[in-house]
This record gives sequence, structure tokens and C-alpha cells, in this order.
Amino acid sequence: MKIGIIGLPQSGKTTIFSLLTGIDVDPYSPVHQKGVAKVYDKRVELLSNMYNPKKTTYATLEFYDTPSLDPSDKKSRTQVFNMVQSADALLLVLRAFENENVLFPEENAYKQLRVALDEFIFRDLEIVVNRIEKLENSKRKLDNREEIELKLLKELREVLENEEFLSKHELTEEQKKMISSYSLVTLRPIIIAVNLDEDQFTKGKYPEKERVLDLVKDYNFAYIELCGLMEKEIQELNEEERQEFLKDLGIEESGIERLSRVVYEQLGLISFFTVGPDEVRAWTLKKGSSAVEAAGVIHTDLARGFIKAEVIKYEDLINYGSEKEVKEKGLMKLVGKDYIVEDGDILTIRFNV
Ligand SMILES: Nc1nc2c(ncn2[C@@H]2O[C@H](COP(=O)(O)OP(=O)(O)OP(=O)(O)O)[C@@H](O)[C@H]2O)c(=O)[nH]1
Ligand SMILES: [Mg+2]
Repeated sequence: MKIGIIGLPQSGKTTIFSLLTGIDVDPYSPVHQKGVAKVYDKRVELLSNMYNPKKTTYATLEFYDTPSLDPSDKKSRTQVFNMVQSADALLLVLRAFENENVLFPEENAYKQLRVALDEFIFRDLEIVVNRIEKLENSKRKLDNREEIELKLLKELREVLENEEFLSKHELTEEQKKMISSYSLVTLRPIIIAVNLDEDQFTKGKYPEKERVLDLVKDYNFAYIELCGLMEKEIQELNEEERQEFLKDLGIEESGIERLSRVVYEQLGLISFFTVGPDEVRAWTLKKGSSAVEAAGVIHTDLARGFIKAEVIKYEDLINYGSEKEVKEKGLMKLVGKDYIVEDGDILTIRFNV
């Protein structure tokens, strides 16, 4: 899963990128990076303790840091949107933290959110209008499919001209497919991350929070509060100091733990596990996927030669302490291709290629 971090100038994008990926970035460097974050999952740790494998592998999320989304600079805007074109979701950073030393044009998080939403709509409108013009100016007669697309695009143009998100417009699966190559921003899963200072974080309050939450609900965005700079500094401490600081701040889980949960929920993802003496590993899967699709995530050969899958529930394994016990209790299931995998399933694929 790829996640593009975007936001207005000086909102803390690079700080949050560093927090999530552990990659230190010089804030003055013009180079924008991508980095991989480990999706920490307590279950993986417990399974690893149980199996003592040679290798323990967590799921990962890939993040892209981008330059500022600056409404007054058309070129940089285009650059930002091009950078996140292939992202599965966007993490929009809003700045709430107070810092006299860091200039900021928009005074509160709510205003930034509004500005960003307008930018998203504007970007999509540009793309839709471009495509309409291309089709209408075509020298040859449009084929059937193109006629249908043109009609759809005009519908979408109207939605955008009314300053609405396309996600609020009902689209059939077929229609979604038809426009999927345009990577429209207002159809994408969006996660709002408000970057707070320590004081705001402990109080759980920042200016215009209510209005931000109203918009979040209205648009069906995911939402998370982070304390970018502080959490990043804490990350650099040794374990003991870190625990103490986190407790003082009332943070039970690190930024990446909290964010992973939000991302999984918003994108409709679940985790399943494979276990054994060689490796304990977490895998990411779309909710509603079948056993054979899960096998395909591990390796295409496993999907191709799929025969059956053994399924053990994570909870059962922890409750009974060993695979053997679970099997004796009759709690191991043998399932076929169409079995719908659930979060926390431990799978062993039987296959033959
Ligand atoms: N007090 C405080 N300062 C922060 C926080 N997060 C970031 N900053 C500071 O704000 C400035 C901008 O942070 P960056 O992470 O570089 O912001 P950015 O959005 O990447 O900035 P551009 O890429 O230039 O748009 C830096 O000086 C940070 O140290 C925070 O949570 N609290
Ligand atoms: Mg930056």
C-alpha cells in the first residue's frame, strides 16, 4: 500500500514522514523521499515468541513525502499531484501546532482543510475538462465506449463545478473502471492527520477542531491526531525513557501503530498470518478476499496450485498455546478456494505445482 503525504507549506509533512518511516530528512533539502514503515502488530510479536522463527516479518506501508501544496503556485501543485498519482490513499497533514519561528499562511486547521479540498476538486476538474475537450475535438467519430465515457465525464464535471467531491456522486463499478486511469483525487481514500503541539495534544483540543470533525464526518475521511515533532523526538530516546515520556503524554501506541490502524480501516484491509520455524509473517489483504487470493499475495504459485488451506484463528492459538492443542480441540478448519479470509486468520496453504 502506498500513501502520499500532502499538505500546505510548513504543515509538518516531512516531520511526520520521518516519524512514520524512521528516515531522517533534512527539512531544507529539496529532495522528496519515499520510505517504508513497519506496521507494528502485537499479534506478530506474540506469534514470534511462540514459534521462535529465524525471521519475523511485519507488514509494511510505503509513504511518499511531497513538496508543499501551494495554491498560489500552479506548477508545484501539478508536481505534487503527479507524485501521488499511484498512491492508494492520501494523508493530508493539517497544521494546528503553534510555532512562532515557523511562518504559516493559513491560520487554522479548518481553513487549511477547506483550501486543500478546493485544490482537490480543482485538480479533478482540470483532468475531467481536459479529457472532455480531447474527446470532443477528436477528428474521428467516437466509438460507443467513448460516447459513454464522454457522457459520464460531463456528469462528473457538473459535480465538480458544484464544488462537490466525486466520492459523493454515486458511480457503478463499471463507471469507476472507466475513469480509474485518471487517478481522480476526490475518489481516493483520504486520511486527515492534524499535527498538534504538546499542549494541544495533552488537552485534546485545537482551534476549530469541531468544524474539522464535521467536515471529516461529512466526507467520510479517516482522522488521526499526531504530535509530529514531539513523537519524533521521543522515538530517538532509549526504550526506558521512551516509555516514560509516552506515559506522560498519555500516548499508548506510537504514531505508526495508530496510523496503521486508521489506514487499514479506511482502505478496508485486514491482516492474516503465516507461521513456522523459518518465518512468522503478517500479510495484508483486502477485506472480503478469498483463500486463493490470500495464497496469491504470498506467491502466485500458491494461488495457481491451490488445493486447500488450513485455517487457525489467532485467538484460538493464543488461548490453547499450541497448534497441536487447537487441532485436538477440532478448531482447525480445512477450507477451499472460496473461503473468505478473516482478520487474524493463520493460514497454511496446501498446494501442488
Ligand atoms: N512546534 C512544532 N513544530 C513543528 C511540528 N511539526 C513540525 N514542526 C516544525 O515546523 C517546521 C516545518 O516542518 P516540516 O516537517 O518541514 O513541514 P513540511 O510540511 O514538510 O514543510 P514544506 O515541505 O516546506 O512544506 C519545522 O521547523 C518543524 O520543526 C510540531 O508538531 N510542533
Ligand atoms: Mg517538507
